Order: sequence, then C-alpha cells, then structure tokens
Amino acid sequence: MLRLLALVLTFSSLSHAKPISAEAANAGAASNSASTQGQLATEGTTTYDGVELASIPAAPAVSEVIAAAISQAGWTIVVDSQNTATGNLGTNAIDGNTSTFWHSEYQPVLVPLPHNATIDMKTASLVGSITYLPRQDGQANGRIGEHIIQLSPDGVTYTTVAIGTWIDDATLKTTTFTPFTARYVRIQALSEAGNRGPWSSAAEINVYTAAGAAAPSPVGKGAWVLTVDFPLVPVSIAHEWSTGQILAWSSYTPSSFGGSPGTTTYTATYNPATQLVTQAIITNVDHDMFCEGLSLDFNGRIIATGGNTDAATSSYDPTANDWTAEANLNIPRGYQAQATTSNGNLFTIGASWSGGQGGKNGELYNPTANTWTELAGCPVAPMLTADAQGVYRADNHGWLFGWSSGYVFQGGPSKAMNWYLSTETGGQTGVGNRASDTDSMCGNAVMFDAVAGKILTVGGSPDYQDSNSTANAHIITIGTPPATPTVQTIGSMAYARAFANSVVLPDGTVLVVGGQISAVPFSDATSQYTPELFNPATNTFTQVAPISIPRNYHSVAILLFDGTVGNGGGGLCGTCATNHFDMQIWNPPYLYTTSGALATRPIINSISVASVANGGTFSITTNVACTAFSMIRMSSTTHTVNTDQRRIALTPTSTAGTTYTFTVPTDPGVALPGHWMVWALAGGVPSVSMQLQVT
Ligand SMILES: *[C@@H]1O[C@H](CO)[C@@H](O)[C@H](O)[C@H]1NC(C)=O
Ligand SMILES: *[C@@H]1O[C@H](CO)[C@@H](O)[C@H](O)[C@H]1NC(C)=O
Ligand SMILES: *[C@@H]1O[C@H](CO)[C@@H](O)[C@H](O)[C@H]1NC(C)=O
Ligand SMILES: [Cu+2]
Repeated sequence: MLRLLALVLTFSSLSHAKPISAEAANAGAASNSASTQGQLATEGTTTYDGVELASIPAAPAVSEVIAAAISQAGWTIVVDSQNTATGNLGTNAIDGNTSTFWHSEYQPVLVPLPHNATIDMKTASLVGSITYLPRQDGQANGRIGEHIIQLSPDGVTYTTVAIGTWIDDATLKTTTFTPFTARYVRIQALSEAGNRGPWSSAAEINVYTAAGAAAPSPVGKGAWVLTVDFPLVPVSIAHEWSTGQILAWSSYTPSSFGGSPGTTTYTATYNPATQLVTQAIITNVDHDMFCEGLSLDFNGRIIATGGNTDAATSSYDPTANDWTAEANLNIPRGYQAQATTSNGNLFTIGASWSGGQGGKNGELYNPTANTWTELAGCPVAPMLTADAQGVYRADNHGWLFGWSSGYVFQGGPSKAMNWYLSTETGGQTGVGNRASDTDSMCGNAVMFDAVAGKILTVGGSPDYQDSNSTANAHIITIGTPPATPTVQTIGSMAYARAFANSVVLPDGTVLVVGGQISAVPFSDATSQYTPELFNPATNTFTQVAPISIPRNYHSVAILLFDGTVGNGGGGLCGTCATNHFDMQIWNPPYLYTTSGALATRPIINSISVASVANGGTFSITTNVACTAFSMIRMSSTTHTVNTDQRRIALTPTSTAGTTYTFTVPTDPGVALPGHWMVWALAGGVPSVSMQLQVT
C-alpha cells in the first residue's frame, strides 16, 4: 500500500521519549554528548522515515519588507517558565546576544508545552514584523514550531496577527503581518519544531517597525487579518474538499528546487478550523511536484503532472490523505497548463521548462483508465508566445478552460486564442487575437461568470522574464465552440503586474493581488503591494487594502471555504533573499459594515443533497432571507494558473420561506463536475460556503 509519510505522526512517537538529562547537557552546551541525542533530530543528520535530510541545504533567512529594528533597550519579558538552573532565562531572548538563549524549564521540573513569552517594549510602535532566532549553539531542542503571535497596545487586549509553523532549522524566522500599533508582543509556542520534546527556546526575539502605513479602514478595502506561517514556500496550493483544509507544497526541499532526479515533495496543510499547520514529506510517488500541471478531477482528487520529475503523474485523494503514483506522461513536461474537461479527462499542453524543449503537443489523461493519450490534432504551435527565450518559455502556463463537448478554450497567455478539442484524436481551431493585447505571460484569466462564459484577463508580460508587464484587462465571452469568442477591452488596472494571482469571490468580484511591474523571477523589485478588486457590474477596478509581503514569481492565491482569500508564497530559490514561507488572509470588503465593523453573515443551515448531477436540482435553507447565490468550483493553483476556479451565479427556481431551490446547469462544460462551494448572500454579505459535488 502506498503510504503518506506524515512528519507529525513520526515526530509524535518521539516527542516524549527524551530523558531530561539529555536536555540538561544540551541546553548547557558545555558537555553535549552525542550519545544522548540518540534518535533525536539534529541538523544535517536527520532521517524521516527513510528520507535522508542531510543533503538538504539549510533554508536561508526569509526576506520580508521590514523597516527598522526597534531597540531592545529597556524591554522586559515575561515567560511562562525558564531554566534558571542553567541560566537560560527569558531575558536572554532580548539581550541582543545570539549566544545566550531562553529555554523553558526542564530541571528540576519538566514544564510541558505550550510555552509563552510576552515582551513589553515600554513604548508603542507601528509594528510590521517580528523575527525569531532559534538557539545558535548547534542544538535543536526547543526550536519553536507551531506558534501564535499576538500584539497588544495595552497588555490587556491581544490581537492574533500570525499563526502557523516555523521550519525546523536554526535560521532566522521572519513573520510579517499587517502593521499594528503595539507595545506588547507575545509568542505562544504550541509545539517544538521537530517534536523532539516539550521545550521552547529562543536566542533572540526582535521586533520591527512596519515598512508600510497602518491599515486603512476596511470599508470598501477589506483587511489582511492574519499571516499563516508555513514550514515551506507554498508554490502550489489546492482545496481538500473532504477536510476543509488547504494543501500546499514546495519542491524537494522547503525552499529550493532543482534536485535530480526528483523523488520527494515537501507538503504542508493549513486547517482554517483549528488554525494549525502540519507537514508531511511525500516520497512514495517518486515525484517532485514542482512546476507541475495541476487540476482537480471530478472526484476532487488533486492531479499533479510532470514538473521537476517531468513524466510523473500523481493523484492526491483527500479522503484517504494519500498520494498515489499514476501513469507517466507520454511527453515529459514542466510548466504546462492542465484543465479538467467536461468528459472527466485532463487535457494538458505545452511546457518546455523540463523534459526537453519543443513539441509539447496536447495529451489527455483518463483518470478512470489511468492512461495518457497523445492528441495528434492538438498542436502546441498555435498557442506559442513570441518569447525572447524561445520555446523554453513560449509554451508555458496556458490559460485553459474545460468547456462544452470536450472542448478546451485557450485564452492566453499568447495573444492568439484557440479552441482545442480533447475528444478522439483531438482538434484545434484558431480564433484570432485577444483584441490588441500583447502576449501576456504570467498574467491571469478567471472565469467569473461561467453561465455567460465570461473570463476576465489581466496583466502579464510579453516575455517571461526581464520584461515589463501590462495593466491590460479584457473580458472574453467564449460562446459556443468552435466559434470565435467576443473580446472586450476594458479599462486597465491601476497597476501593471506579472506573476500576480486572481481569485473570484462569491459576489462575482475578482481580486487581483501581488505581482511586479518588471517580470524578474526570484526578485521582489518593483512589487505591487496594492491589490485591485474587479467589479463585473461596471468593468472597473478598485484599489483595496495593501498586502504586507511581496507576492511575485511562485506566489499563489485561493478562495478559502469561508469567503476569505489566502495569498501566499513567492521565491523557492534556495539561498536567495525572496523566499516567502507564508500566506496572508484577506477579509474582502463584503465582510464589513459601512462603519467598518464585521458584518453579520447569513448562514446556510442545510443543503438538500451532497451531490447532484448536471441539470439536477438542490435546495439550501438559510437562517435569514438571502438575495444572491452562487457556486464556485474548488480549485488548485500554481504559477499564476488556476484552471479549476469558475463561478456560477445561481437564481432560485423556487423559494419557500428561506429555502431556495436551484437547478445546476445541464452542460458539464459549464457546471464542470467536481466539488463546489455554494454561497448565499444577504445584503451583499456572503455565508460561509456549503459543499456540493456536481456529478
Ligand atoms: C502563558 O503561560 C502561563 C503559564 O502556563 C499561563 O498561565 C498563561 O495563560 C499563558 N498565556 C497565554 C496567553 O498563553
Ligand atoms: C554573549 O554571551 C556569551 C555567553 O554568555 C558571552 O560569552 C559573551 O561575552 C556575550 N557577548 C557579549 C557581547 O556580551
Ligand atoms: C521597463 O520600463 C522601464 C520604465 O519605462 C524602462 O526603463 C525599461 O527599459 C523597461 N524594461 C524593459 C525590459 O523593457
Ligand atoms: Cu517555477
């Protein structure tokens, strides 16, 4: 049986095994005995269920936009426990000396987790980041893993600004969040990063003033309310329909790529309900799922194809919490787009980043038969951009949409648009250019109104890199294949951007977030911090609350199950300075009243069925009268591409009290089977979603 290697489980078996005496030697650092370390994880020698971590480079310091360090002079600190016997006092965490460290008490009494440290900076500042430096004496014990960071202006009322899990290494951890005026900083440690034991330690805790301004009023702009720290750079993310979690992964290490032949993927899971981030290293599928093609099949399985391991296909079933190796691609690929079709197959095309350059014609995966079939009638040539780096870049990241009768619409990034037919031996019909748009590599395309076949396209740059992006925006209405779609040029965004991400919201607006003016992989220069919200009623963009963390190459964004948006990642460049091990969560403006308070949300009390066929009906019952309804397909995204997300505005066919009945569109090209989030809105305020599988 294929097996998921869950670090959490592995670690828990060790977590209480360590004798206190070992820690005494360890924290004292005077006479560390290798033998007392035994099975414990130490840098460079750790084995996790057969995965040798010795070859993994230490993660570099995370570079965030930080302003000035606030002087530690005069600070006081209160910790829940400290190991007085060895002098590992709380004050060591704020003494500016990286050789000394705070350690929770382990002798004479072993004080269990959780632990906490509260710093009083004596004066309030607009705080934007904190850094946590684990002990620097070569020992790992007590590195903080799962944590909660809270700020307070008065030492009475604390606000949580960040949660998550720091990676288990000795490097400096930077956590950046929405600027917040605070005098007190509290770190709660919920786990030890390697689950080696119930300890916490810190060489230094520093606090930085914000690089940006205080958050604007959330009215009309929303608010970035939480930073989620991941133990890896989330380059790919996807909805897990059965768990309500977000699965994220990087590559063969948490912060770098390029390993060969590529058999490992670091993953992490964010659970919004518990606010916990857990991690697992996937080795059983022999697949480094970095720069892969990605989409969700009809059963809500995450299907990752190619990438760094260029021919592999892997599926993840969230009900089993298990990755499975599937059939190899016929044409090895990396950077392909991939779209689930109305027939339940997965169409992929392009992708010369890996597996050789050129000739990356269309191919179809049948998940039932577990077979890949080349489609002779689906040449890649008509969708190439005129990239300065040639076909290596020209066939990357297609904007694909599964549509009626097995057709797939390709709306970009080339200025040329095509219909591909995924049935029999395939077909291709060129349908002209996207108005006067340029090639728009690493721009976005979002089907915000699937019933009308409407796609918003934004940004991108003519060449993949070293190329200035555009602020261009278009609405493509795709119509009935293989007819030529209608393209409307609409007013541009305020800001040019490539490597941004776009997310359709329950009310049909689309958030465009992150990106940079000049497209340069692994650079955060010319970052765009101000997201824009597209309004389909007016075809205009509104600037909303700024992000605090640059989100460029290898960044992601996704709608969360509660109607908030997660925007994360960027980097994955080893020792570079642009790795972002985190995600910020945005409350859209619809969650606030006109006075800036959190709005009262309607509740979907029940849904009549768990699954419904195309053309079938379902009902929801809400707690209050609702005036708008929609469904949005769960999705997966990496490298600016999300071919799964699409929104359907629902109109009740009948209403009885607060029970509303809907008919799911008959065409599986429109209501693409799979798992969807159903929303009800009252006065523009959405409920939390209810799940519905379309079959
Ligand atoms: C900090 O730890 C102390 C001692 O365990 C505990 O009483 C207190 O509630 C903790 N505070 C927080 C905010 O976790
Ligand atoms: C830092 O702490 C170490 C260990 O106690 C000590 O030897 C060293 O002198 C300290 N450095 C400074 C600059 O105080
Ligand atoms: C990008 O735009 C800037 C400002 O207009 C210009 O100086 C630069 O040469 C442009 N870069 C490229 C690669 O076109
Ligand atoms: Cu990449």
